[in-house]
Amino acid sequence: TGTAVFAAVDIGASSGRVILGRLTEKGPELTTVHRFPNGVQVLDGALRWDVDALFAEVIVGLRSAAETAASAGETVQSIGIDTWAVDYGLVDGDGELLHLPFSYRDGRTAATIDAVHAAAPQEQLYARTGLQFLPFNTVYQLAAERSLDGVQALLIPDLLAHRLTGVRRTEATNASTTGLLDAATGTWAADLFDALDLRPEVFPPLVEPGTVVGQLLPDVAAATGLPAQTTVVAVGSHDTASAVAAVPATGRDFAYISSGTWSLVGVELDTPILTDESRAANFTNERGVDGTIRYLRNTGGLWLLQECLREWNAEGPLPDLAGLLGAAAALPAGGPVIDADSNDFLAPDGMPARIRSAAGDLPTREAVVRCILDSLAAGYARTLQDAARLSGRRIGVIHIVGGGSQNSLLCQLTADRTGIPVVAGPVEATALGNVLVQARAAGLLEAGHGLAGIRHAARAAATTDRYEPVPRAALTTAG
Ligand code: ADP
Ligand code: LRH
Repeated sequence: TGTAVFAAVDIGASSGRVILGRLTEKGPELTTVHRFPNGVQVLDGALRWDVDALFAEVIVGLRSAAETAASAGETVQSIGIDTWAVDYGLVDGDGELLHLPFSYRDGRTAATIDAVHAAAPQEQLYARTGLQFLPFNTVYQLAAERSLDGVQALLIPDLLAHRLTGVRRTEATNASTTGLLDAATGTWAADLFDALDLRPEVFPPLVEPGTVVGQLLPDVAAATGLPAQTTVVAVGSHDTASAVAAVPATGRDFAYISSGTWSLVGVELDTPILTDESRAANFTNERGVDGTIRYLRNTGGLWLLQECLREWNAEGPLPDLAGLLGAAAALPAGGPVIDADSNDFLAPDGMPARIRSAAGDLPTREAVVRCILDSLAAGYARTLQDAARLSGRRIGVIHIVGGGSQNSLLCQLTADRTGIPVVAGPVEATALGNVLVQARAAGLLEAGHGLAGIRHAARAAATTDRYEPVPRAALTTAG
C-alpha cells in the first residue's frame, strides 16, 4: 500500500464528479477522475432523480479512482459522498428502492404543507428546527407519501452510501435539512415526529461527519477494483456543508455564497438563531461540519440561467456561455431586477418567458442573462444585509465558491451591490471539504482545531480571484 488518497463523490443538481484528493507538503491536491451530467427528469409522471443512473456513474468514477491511484502507487483509503439536500429514497426491509426519488422541484407538496402546519404550526417547527420554510423541505415531502409503513427514508447521499456498504445511516448535516432535527442539540426532534405521526425509525441512526459508515460490499469492491477494506466515511454529506467547511477564509468576519444551481448565502455561527425575526426573514440554521451553524438563506441561483440555456439550446445551436456572459457584461448597469428567490422560478421549463414576464421587455438573450445576474447580485446584497443585522456579525469579505465562482460578471456585480470585496474560488470547494473531512478522520490533519484546521488546508489548496467593489458613482453613466 502506498500513500493514502481519498475519493470524493460530489453530485450537484446539475452535475456530478468523482475527485481524488491527496495531502502533499504544499497542501491538498485534487484530481478529477470522472464527471457526469445530472438533472431532474419527468419519470413515471413526476419530477424525479434517476439515482440508478447516478449510482452507475459513481461506480464508473470509483473504478477510475482506483486505477488512477494505483498507477501513482497510491491507495484509496476512503470514500466520502455529498449531494444536494432534502430529497430521499424510500427503501424496504431488503434495501430495495420503492420508486425513484422525487425531486424537490416536484409540486406534490403543495397539497401537504397546510396539513403539516395544522399538526405542527410553522412557529413551532422553526423554534425547534430553525429551518427556513421551503415548500420542499423533507417534512412536507414525507407527508405526501402514501404510506411509510415498514420503510425507511434514506437521504440521497445516505442512499448511495447504503448501496456501497449495505449500512444505513443518516448523516447529521443533511439531516438538518429535513425539518425534523433539533437545531440546538443536533438530534432528532422526537416531539415533532410524534406530532406528525412519523415513526422515529423512519430515518436510520444519525452519524456526524468523520464517522466510518462501513466497508465496501464485495460486489462493489469487485466492480470498482477497490480493496474490500476501503471504507465509506460520512462527510458533510449536504453539499453546502462540505462547501462551507472548505471556504478559504481566515478569521470570522466573512460571509459565503455557495454558488451553483442554488445560491446559499450567509454566515457561520456557533449557535442557532431561532427568533421570530429570523423566521420572518426566512433564515435557516443548517448544521455544518463540527456542529457549526450555517446561518443562511437559500436564494435564487444559476438554475435560472441553466434553464434559459437549456431552452435556447433546444431552439438552435448551443449558445456559448462565455460569449453570452461577455455580451451581458457589456450592457449598461441599472437594468431591470426581478425577485430571483421567488418560487415562481422553482419548476423547470419556459424560463426565458417567465423571466420576461417578471422583468418586462428584455429584447435579447444577453439582456435576459444580465437581468438574471443583476437580480442574483441584488438578492445577495439583501440577504447579506439581513444576515449581518440578525446575527450581529460584521462582514469584511464575501467568499464565493462553487461553479458560479467562475462567473466573473456575477462576482463583480456582487462586490458592487454589497460594497464588500469578493474572493472567488475554489470552484470545487465541495469536493475539497469532502476530502478534508476524510483526511482529518484518517488522522492526516490536526484534529482539535475545529474548522480552523480544515480551512488552513483549504487556503493552501485554493486559487482565488479578488473583486473590489466599484463605487456607485463610478457605475452610473452620465444622465
Ligand atoms: P451544482 O452543484 O448545483 O450542480 P455547480 O457548483 O457545479 O452546481 O455550478 C454549476 C454552475 O456553474 C452552472 O450553472 C454555471 O452557471 C456555472 N459555471 C460553470 N462553469 C462556468 C464557467 N466556465 N463560467 C461561468 N460560469 C460557469
Ligand atoms: C444545493 C442544495 C441546497 C439545498 C438545495 C435543495 O445543492 O443542497 O443547499 O437547499 O440543494
